[in-house]
Amino acid sequence: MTLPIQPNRFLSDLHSLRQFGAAGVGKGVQRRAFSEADLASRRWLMDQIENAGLTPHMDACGNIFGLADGVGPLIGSHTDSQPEGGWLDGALGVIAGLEIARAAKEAGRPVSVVSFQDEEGRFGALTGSSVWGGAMSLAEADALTDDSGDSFAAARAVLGKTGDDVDPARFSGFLEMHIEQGPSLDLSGEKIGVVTDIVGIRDMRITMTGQQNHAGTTPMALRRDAFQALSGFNVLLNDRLRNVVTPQTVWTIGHVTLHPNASSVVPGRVTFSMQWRDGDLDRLARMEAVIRDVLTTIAADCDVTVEPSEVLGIDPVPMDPALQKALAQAAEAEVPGKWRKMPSGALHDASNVAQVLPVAMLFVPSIGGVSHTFAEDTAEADLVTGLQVLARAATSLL
Ligand code: HGY
Ligand code: MN
Ligand code: MN
Repeated sequence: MTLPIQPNRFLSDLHSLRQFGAAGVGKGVQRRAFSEADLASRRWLMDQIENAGLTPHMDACGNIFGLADGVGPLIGSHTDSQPEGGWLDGALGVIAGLEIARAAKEAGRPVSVVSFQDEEGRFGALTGSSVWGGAMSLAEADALTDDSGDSFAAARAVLGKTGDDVDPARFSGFLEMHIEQGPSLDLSGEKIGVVTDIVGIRDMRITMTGQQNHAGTTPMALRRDAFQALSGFNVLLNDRLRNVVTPQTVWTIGHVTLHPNASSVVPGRVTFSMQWRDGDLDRLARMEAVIRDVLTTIAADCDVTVEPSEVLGIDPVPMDPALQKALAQAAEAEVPGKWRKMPSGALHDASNVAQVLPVAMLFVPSIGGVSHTFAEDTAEADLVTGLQVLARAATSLL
């Protein structure tokens, strides 16, 4: 049996979704969780789900499901974006899920679709699927705040009345198609990546407090400069991590708030994000120990106080072997010899869904290997190839 998927309808829906929060040059989007653009896109998606003959359902987090009658595969991802994102990160997996669920409905078969909320972590780490997968309670999620201090609870209040949690028992497994967001497939010319496992992630916010002072009259030796403390932390951390990490390990200080952020003032306070990722649970723990040790050293050397937040995290997750096999067989059928098995350095909702369902993922190439930027893009022919592989795999699971 092959499902009557319509690639042109799929591409048209992708371009329609791109209009919500369209920004920058090319196909960039700004669709932060619970932003106006995000809420408008969720209303649009609920309409598409209804028009497809599926039952639209939004839960308390703002996760949106298109529910089929009967137990079958769940296919999806997320539609929220980074502050500057691309048109495909997450959106590809949701619209591919919509197209396959719609075609399955036309063929009288049960496939459901989902768009998880706040995968891009405005409030934390993959918030919507963390709650749905049980890694976090709704109350814990509600207490999370974004970089400006707004809480998840306050943000989701705009949703008004929402539905109950959807029972994972409605689904036989979860498939997520995603852009690779890295260079491997683009460089090799292969068309599909069948994901073997997803790395783990740790996130914390750290505040260092020294003494705000006059930039002209405060001698260097007497300063308690928060920026110098962060700068010293970064240099010492890079040095100390060398004995712990591998070439695949990554760590990032991506968000920095300097106070009062004025050119004639010695900064008295800095708050920054500290994120690290690796496929090995033990190495993630050893990296945390190094981070805490370097913080203690810097506090003494720079005479600042340091306040690390609680650590948010998602552990490394292997993909389900049977679902991986279905994707690999579908890839070999559609693009023989032009696919590979590979790990994911990016986090995905599949990491959380794996706590309640068997999951697997497939990648399509990212042009130039870039993502989390307006410039993110993939050739439309490659998007359609991914859809065809995903549909073939989903059909084999029906
Ligand atoms: O950061 C990530 O890996 C995901 O794109 N949120
Ligand atoms: Mn994503
Ligand atoms: Mn992303």
